[in-house]
Amino acid sequence: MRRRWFALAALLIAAAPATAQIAAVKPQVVATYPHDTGAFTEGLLVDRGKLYESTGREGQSFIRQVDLATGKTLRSVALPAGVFGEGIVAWGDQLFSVTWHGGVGYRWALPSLRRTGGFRYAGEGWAMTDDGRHLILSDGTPRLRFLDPRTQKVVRTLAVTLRGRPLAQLNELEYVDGEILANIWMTPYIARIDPASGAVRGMIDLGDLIRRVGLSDPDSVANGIAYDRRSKRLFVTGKNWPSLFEIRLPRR
Ligand SMILES: [Ca+2]
Repeated sequence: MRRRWFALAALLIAAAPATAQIAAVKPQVVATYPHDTGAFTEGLLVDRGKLYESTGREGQSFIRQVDLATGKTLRSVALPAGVFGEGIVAWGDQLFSVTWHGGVGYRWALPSLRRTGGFRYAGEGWAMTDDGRHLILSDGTPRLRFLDPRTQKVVRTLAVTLRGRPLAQLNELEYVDGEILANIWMTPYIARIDPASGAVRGMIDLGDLIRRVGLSDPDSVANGIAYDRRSKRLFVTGKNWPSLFEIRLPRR
């Protein structure tokens, strides 16, 4: 894991023309909330003021509505036995979820979380978000898929690059004010991706939060980004983290 960090850090600071430099900014913590340390976080979002979280691992995969202030579960549904849950995205009165292997996604009613159906996709599913027109799906590769929300079919793909090189391990996603944010698995970084070109415009360095959380398990990575589009609040957490942070980014 550490080697991957170093490789990415080297890519960030490698000698290059000033215009090609990728800045890594550290967020300011606005507020700290409790987070369920039993939650192996794979998806996080805010829909109409409600916080939703999805979790992974077989037998521990849930989709939940969570009370932000207390971290308590308000509503919860378990994924079918043997399924490893991954990310979620809200679209209208539906929530879509994906799973790691097997190419099976599910549809759930909002806010009841009653299961209403499923859909299929090729390959792995890691995380989802939406840009107001399409659902966006990551799968650990440098490629993001854009799906038609009505049919869940792929309408285009986006090759994500960091200084011209493919950037893999794109994990949890959040569309924020014209950028796609993506946790880079096994690193402290969130990439800020241009949705048109796929180029990474900058990085958010969560290293200080990771040190604050202080977990030694290498699987307890930063994962989970949620943006409340109404109040413009940005939240991050990680797998089994005891805290969920509201953060603010430095002004650009
Ligand atoms: Ca998200």
